[in-house]
Amino acid sequence: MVELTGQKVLVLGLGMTGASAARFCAERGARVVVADERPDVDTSGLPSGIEVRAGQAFPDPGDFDLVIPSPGIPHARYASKAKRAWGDIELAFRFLKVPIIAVTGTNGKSTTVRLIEAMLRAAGLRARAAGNLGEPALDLVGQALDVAVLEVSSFQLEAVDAFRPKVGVLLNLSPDHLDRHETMAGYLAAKARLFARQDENDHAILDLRNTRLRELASELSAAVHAFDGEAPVERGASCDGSCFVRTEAEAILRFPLPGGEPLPEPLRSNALAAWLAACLVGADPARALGALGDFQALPHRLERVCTIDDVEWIDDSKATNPGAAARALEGMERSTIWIAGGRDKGLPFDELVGASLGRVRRVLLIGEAAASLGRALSRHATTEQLGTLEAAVARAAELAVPGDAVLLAPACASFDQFTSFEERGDRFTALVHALTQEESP
Ligand code: UMA
Repeated sequence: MVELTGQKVLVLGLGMTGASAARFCAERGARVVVADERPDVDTSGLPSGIEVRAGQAFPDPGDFDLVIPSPGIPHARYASKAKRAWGDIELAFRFLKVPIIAVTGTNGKSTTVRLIEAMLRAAGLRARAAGNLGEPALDLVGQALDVAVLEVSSFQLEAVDAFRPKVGVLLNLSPDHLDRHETMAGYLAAKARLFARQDENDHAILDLRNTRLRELASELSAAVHAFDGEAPVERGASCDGSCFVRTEAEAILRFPLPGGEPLPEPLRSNALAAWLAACLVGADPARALGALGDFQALPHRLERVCTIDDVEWIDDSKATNPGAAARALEGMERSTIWIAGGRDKGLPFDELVGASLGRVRRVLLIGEAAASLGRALSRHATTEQLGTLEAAVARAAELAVPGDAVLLAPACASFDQFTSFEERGDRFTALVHALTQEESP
């Protein structure tokens, strides 16, 4: 806990995080200034008494007792001058009185966090998820909870200090956000802050098949647990057909999945990590697994839009980096027409060639990255430049034959043609539904 009364607090950025942090500190008696470089900020949700400085340079962080940066503000912009800089995750940690499960990774964070929340609830624990998935972490403070479940991004982890989750989960690591972190080492260093304050009473869950994460695991103070959807693990969670298996010390315990059907990847890996995390804070393993029976995949994540004339249309607009698109392609069971492209984040496209192209019979390229993706892929697959999502969907409808799938998995950000990955996915869904209407007499 920290005393905010009378403290001079500077909140940088007035988006979702900044608004929540400003409200939180003002309600606790702090003198709050919120600064945003954009002139047209929305101040409607702020209580009176908060000073807003919009459309101008940030004030000197050194003039304040505490600086609370929004995740979108790079560390270098405040860290050297601020007396104390804590992001909303750090602040939430200092005020929450319950164990925290925190999840990070390049892909699958939101799904895993929602799975943990559902599993804990299925086991009778009061749990709520928040953080990078779009509900500010500070909203959890003061709620009647047994466990807080936080999705934390590498941006948010740049601004933690004493943050110490009871269970930290690092799902996977592949190139992303290198415009901010510059190198993979920098990106991993930010992610690794999740575990920095843990001790031997805490738990770290990582994908130990990844060399970088295995190296990191060997340096951690917390008890390390693995998860693996393919092979047994020494300590942690694995999968054996339609059972999840928990391996701990000498004990190997098997639990049947609801419905008795094996889970497809990447849901299987996410569910294993989630289940392990839930068990480590005391959830009954069998009851926790019950949550998988009615778990709904989140929108725009390998979401099946519909099947038209035995052509399956799949929206994976959330695949905003090459690693996520590669996982989607590897999971395809049908011959696939793949729609890719968007804003180039300057990430290597290496992961997209090789095994992941096995079922791809045509690549339809859109957006700013179409040319660079075309150069990377054209020796390995047949590519076509379409420009827009509208043109790509129309072309996919021409090319597809019964038994095919059409997959939107852009491997790129959406911001060249859309405001968000959600808008891009919604547009895709609308275009696909319009095809059914064109078909009907
Ligand atoms: N701003 C400046 N100067 C800057 C940068 C930003 O003044 O140099 C201002 C902007 O004008 C804007 C405000 O800061 O008004 C926005 O702050 P922000 O970008 O941190 O956005 P928030 O609305 O606070 O949302 C953040 C996360 N955004 C980012 O990490 C970029 C949201 O994750 C998160 O859901 C939210 O906090 C709640 O925790 C989004 C995201 O894209 C979804 N995350 C990345 C990802 O998942 O890959 C990390």
